[in-house]
Amino acid sequence: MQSRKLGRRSLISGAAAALALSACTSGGSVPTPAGPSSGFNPSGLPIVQQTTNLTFSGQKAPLAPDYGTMELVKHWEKDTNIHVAWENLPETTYQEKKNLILAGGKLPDAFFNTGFSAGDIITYGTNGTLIPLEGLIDKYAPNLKKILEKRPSIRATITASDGHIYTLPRAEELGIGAVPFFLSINKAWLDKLGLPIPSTIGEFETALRAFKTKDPNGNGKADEIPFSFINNWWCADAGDVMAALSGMPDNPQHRIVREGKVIYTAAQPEYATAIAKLHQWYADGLIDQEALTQDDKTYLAKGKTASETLGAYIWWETEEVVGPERSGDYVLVPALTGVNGKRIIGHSNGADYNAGAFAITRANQHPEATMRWVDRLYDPVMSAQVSWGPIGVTLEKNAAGVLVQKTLPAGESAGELRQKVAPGGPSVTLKEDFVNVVLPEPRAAGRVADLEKYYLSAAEPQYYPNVMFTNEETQEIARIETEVKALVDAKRAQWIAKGGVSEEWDGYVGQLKTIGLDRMVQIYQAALDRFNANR
Ligand SMILES: [Ca+2]
Repeated sequence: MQSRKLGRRSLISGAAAALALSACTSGGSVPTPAGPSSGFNPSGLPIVQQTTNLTFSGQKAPLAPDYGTMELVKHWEKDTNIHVAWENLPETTYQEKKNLILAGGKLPDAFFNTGFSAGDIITYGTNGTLIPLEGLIDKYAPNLKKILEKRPSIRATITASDGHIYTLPRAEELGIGAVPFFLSINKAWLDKLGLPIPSTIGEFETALRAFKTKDPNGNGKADEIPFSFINNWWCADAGDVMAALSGMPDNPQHRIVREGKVIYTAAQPEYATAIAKLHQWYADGLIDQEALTQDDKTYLAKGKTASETLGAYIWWETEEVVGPERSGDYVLVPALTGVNGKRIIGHSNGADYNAGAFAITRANQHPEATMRWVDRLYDPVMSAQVSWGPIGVTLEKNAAGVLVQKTLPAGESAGELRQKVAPGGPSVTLKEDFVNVVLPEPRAAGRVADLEKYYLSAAEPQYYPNVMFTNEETQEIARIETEVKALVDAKRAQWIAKGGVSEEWDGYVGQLKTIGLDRMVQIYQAALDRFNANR
């Protein structure tokens, strides 16, 4: 396909090029006049009678080739008769150029993997750069329409603050990140010390004290680190231990939702209680003295020291911290019964649904055809291939006819291969699709099983979803939250290490209110209420 570099505009202005293209792809069928009238078929394939050129911008994985060379993308062109000139860029380059592309004179026809923030979506939606999609979805996107009917929360996720839909969703409804803070403990040490796997926060503390004082690694040195974590790290924070210490979980956003109400955790009395207790542990040497300052590299090295020194730690996946040989010594600690007699842990914010997978611009002369093109990607079998790669390359059917990951050639990494063969982007795999259409990858399936076994029954039922803010809200939150978070995070680390939370608490809460905490929570609440109203 030599015409890949042909821009859409040059095609429209030069009918000859379109005729040549049409002739070469449709096996010499009778040429018909080109231009915006492309011979659009409202149903069936191809989508257009005459080969139609579209230009897509957006971001792609670092190892991804020109999308036009991907097997899956070639199939799409063959099926639809729509040729896409891909101007997508590696993520970092794209993020630098995104606003130039959006504000520049030469808009692409669509964005695939838009990388737009909620602010971008509302800005470029209300100024007309991106067109509203709800009417097109209704008429030309039966797959997506069905999904939005089944999952009103996906519709709410993609509905902008002005009520329009400017971008399409991406969703993998596996709930894999519902609880990011998996707590592991050294079972070999517990056995040696005659202690049970902790089921209460009291038993957990007892274990940490024994790790500290009883030389469980048997080298005669007090080199054990009873408990390590990374303060405010998305998958290594002690927010769930804080829940057991106080009755309220925390997370790096310090934002939870209970009974529909947004709660800023770091201004609640429970938070002060938990921090005071963590300081006591820190002062007693139960907490890693680097927990408040270390990065992930330092942290991950701690599990692999020559002699085993790590007692308990928090991380997404046990094995990543301690390595495969040592991981057998460690077990997951179930959600602990806390000081109030309840098992409570946090549910991460955000979750499985995202907006911004696809957008159509005002420059697009074929919005109907474009919507039909992208709707094909929301067929569950196609969505699986968008996410994990083509059938026959990375996926194959098992005896039950369900897609599973193919065994990879030795030395090939699944993650790297996927970047090369799976475009990612607009796709939805619902919970039932993970049973009937495509099985989760083994590691993901393992994580989901652990979540169900250890954590989900104790997880907070509500969380803060991916909502759409107005422009004003975005700006106001950015202004207030930057300052709030700077104070909160500095104080959190300081109080755990040096104490003083109860003495300083009232002044601190007053300072947060002066900065605008109440207004910030009010905005988060308004956006959440709007989200819930759209469901
Ligand atoms: Ca020791």
